[in-house]
Amino acid sequence: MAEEKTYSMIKPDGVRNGHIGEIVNRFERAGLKIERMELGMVTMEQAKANYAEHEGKPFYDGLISYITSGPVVKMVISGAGAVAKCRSLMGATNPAEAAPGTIRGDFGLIMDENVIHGSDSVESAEREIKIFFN
Ligand SMILES: Nc1nc2c(ncn2[C@@H]2O[C@H](COP(=O)(O)OP(=O)(O)OP(=O)(O)O)[C@@H](O)[C@H]2O)c(=O)[nH]1
Ligand SMILES: [Mg+2]
Repeated sequence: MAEEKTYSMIKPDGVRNGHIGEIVNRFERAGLKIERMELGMVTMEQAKANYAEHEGKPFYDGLISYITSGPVVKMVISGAGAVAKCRSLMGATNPAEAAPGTIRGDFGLIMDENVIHGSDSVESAEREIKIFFN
């Protein structure tokens, strides 16, 4: 499988609820490498750029205010097939449907606050890494 980089971000609820260590541990245990990691706020510009595909949808305003509501952990993660591997460790978008053993299944309850973000393709990853790490 190809060596890839992906962008992942522990969302404000994941940080607030104290899950940073456990989540980073799961990525490392799966063999992925943390290339960059930074705790900080998401700016309004970064939020809008990252979620541009959802502009105009009913949940968009809530999504933007949520992701800018508190500190997040921004990460560049690498490894063989890192994009899909990261998404499979995360679980389904809706924590109510995410399997036990996945990050969202174990630490999330609702769609609006689903613990973690991960790029959905290599192209998205390149775009998102530029947004969050210049
Ligand atoms: N309330 C609500 N939120 C949604 C819905 N669809 C998506 N979202 C939120 O918008 C975020 C981005 O949606 P997607 O990009 O489709 O889902 P995803 O790729 O699994 O999640 P991200 O990793 O955050 O990008 C999700 O993580 C949800 O928090 C929806 O139908 N209702
Ligand atoms: Mg997405």
